[in-house]
This record gives sequence, C-alpha cells and structure tokens, in this order.
Amino acid sequence: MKVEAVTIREVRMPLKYFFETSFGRTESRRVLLVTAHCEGVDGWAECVAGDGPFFSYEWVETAWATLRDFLAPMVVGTTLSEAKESAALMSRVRGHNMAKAALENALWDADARQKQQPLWKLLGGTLSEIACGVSIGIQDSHEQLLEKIETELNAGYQRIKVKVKPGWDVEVLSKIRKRWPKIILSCDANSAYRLSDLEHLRMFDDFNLLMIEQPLWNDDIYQHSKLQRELKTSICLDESIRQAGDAEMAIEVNACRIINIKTGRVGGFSESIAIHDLCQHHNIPVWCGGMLETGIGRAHNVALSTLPNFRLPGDVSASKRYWAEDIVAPEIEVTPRGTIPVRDVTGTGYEVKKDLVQKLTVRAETIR
Ligand code: OSB
Ligand code: MG
Repeated sequence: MKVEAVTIREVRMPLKYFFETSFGRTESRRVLLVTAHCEGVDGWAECVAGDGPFFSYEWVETAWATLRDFLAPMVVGTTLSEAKESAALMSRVRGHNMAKAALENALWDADARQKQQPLWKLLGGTLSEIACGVSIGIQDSHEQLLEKIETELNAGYQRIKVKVKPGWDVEVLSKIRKRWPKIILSCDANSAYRLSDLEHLRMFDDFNLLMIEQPLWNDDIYQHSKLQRELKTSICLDESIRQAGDAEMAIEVNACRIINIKTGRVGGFSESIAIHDLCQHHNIPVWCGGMLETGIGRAHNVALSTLPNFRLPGDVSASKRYWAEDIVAPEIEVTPRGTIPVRDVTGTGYEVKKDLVQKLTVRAETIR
C-alpha cells in the first residue's frame, strides 16, 4: 500500500455536557483528524491531544506541527505491506505519541480497507462484543453526580468510574456506596495526590473499589509501587504508561495490578498490542481508556477492545453521551446489557460523515 498523501484537519465540536477532571474542565473540543490517502482508499483516525498540555505535554498545536513537519513527511511516499511498519518510520521522533498514534492508526484503517477486512481482525481481536463502562466527571454538586450515575446504571453500563480530587473524593465515594452497595465502582485521580497523602488515600480502601486510577504523579512508577504496597485497593496506571517498557517496569515493581490502554497515549495500535500482550503474559488485566473521542476515535477503541486481555469494562461508551450529532454513521451505540457488539464488516464498521466533517473543519492541510 503506497501512502500518497496525508491530510490533517481540525474540527470544533461542543460537548453536550462539560467534562471535569482534577486538571480542569472541558466544554468543547478541538479535534485533530488525520486522513491517510492510499491508492484510492482513505484511512481515518483521531488525535486525542487536548486543548492544552494538561493530561500530558501534548496538545492540538504540538500534534499539528509535529504531524505536518516531521511525521507525515516520514511516511508520505513510502510503500507499506502492513500499517504497523509505519511505527519504525516515525521512531526517530521522540515522544509525541498522540501525534504518532493518529497517523499510524489512520494507516491501519486504510490497511483494513485495502485488505477488505474488519479492523478488529487485523488487530488480532477475538471478542465479538465489548464490555462498557462510563467515566463521570466532577460535577457542580454531589446530587448531580448521583443523578448522572443513576442514569448510566439505568442505561445498562457495567462499571461506573468517577473522577476524584482532594475535596471531591471520600465523601462522594461514601455517598455512592451507601446508595449502590453492589455496583462495580472505580475512581480516577488523574495525578491529583502525592505519596504524602497516604493516610488520606487509605480511606479509599473502605469503598470496595475495582481500582484507583493514576493517584500519583503523571510519569511516576516508583512511588506508585510504594503506594500499592500500602493499599488494599488495586492501582491502575493510565498516564504513567507511555510504552511497553513502562508497563514492564510497573509490573516488575508491583506499581499496579491493572493497566489502562489508550492507543493515543502509547503511540498507536502496534504499541497498544505490545502492551496488551505483555500484560496478558503477566496476568495483568487491561481495559481501554477514553479521551472524549468523536466516533472516529471511539470506533478505533471498539476495535482494539476486542483483544482477549481486555477483561474489564472500558471507558468506551455511546456517542450520544458526548455529542448532539456524531461524525460517523451509524453512531456508536450500547446495548441495554452494557456492551457494544462488534460489526463484522470491512474497516471499523462506522463510516465518516464527510459532509459534516467538512462543515465542522476550521483548517486543513495536505502533505504530499
Ligand atoms: O484519565 O481517563 C482519563 C478524559 C480526558 C482525559 C483523561 C481521561 C478522560 C476520561 C474520559 O476519563 C473517558 C471517556 O472518554 O469517556
Ligand atoms: Mg485516566
């Protein structure tokens, strides 16, 4: 498959509801989309970089510049027999995983379409239905949060994850547990605590949580290993795992018992698969994280979640929780038992609504 050109574009999409984490509130998204033009077939992917360097150092502008000036020129004009070969072509660029993932995954999408295969099969998936949970942000009041949880439980979601930070944690978790003693519940701190908060974090052990996600600093593994020794609750790492080597270290030093895989954070599907396989080998369950994706990134998350060690419900939920109108058809929908059945068709099974994307585009550049 020859990579003839790459288009990068930015679309703007307002979220239905704001999404707040310990690092800030998002009301509307600037989304960078990548299209790989390959001999009559277009592959699409979404870059998960946010509006600012808050989840990680990457944001829309660094991803745009890195794709335009370095990554796209490294693959345009080359001929690949498999999309994963693109990772080696881009490896001279250090970091910038979200930018790399967008281009690599657009090539996987194109590759699947060229080979007329479902993307999930090309990735090595085996599950025919994926398990879904929801991630619920910090709200203006406890009552609002409880109401949101109720809505999502009624919709059938299998696991509730709430965002926590100092001042929005123990009291909230205790109210949730009182009302729903049996649901599968977890929390995500997005690096809001320090090891010196140990005595406070011990209180989380009272709530029978499935996990506490990324309690400590965003690139730390060592201190998480000290914390995991002191807690009953399993730690799950998100931000700290940027490549398979990080997962290897985290497992070796017992810094976590669960790993969240986000293809954007780790640089694309090939590194996601490497981490998946490593975790499977060490009997560490993984689940697929989310980054408030449009249907394009969401469809990729569905495909990735079909690999066999995705044993816990992911943050892969329905389009309508985020968007008035999604940019793919059909939209991503979740069954009343909290699953997404995988579509057994070529590509992702979700087609990009090109006219709508065009209307939402604020800038685009093609690298030939
Ligand atoms: O840490 O998982 C996270 C959203 C933005 C940045 C970081 C995270 C999240 C989520 C959202 O939790 C999950 C979703 O897309 O539904
Ligand atoms: Mg997280």
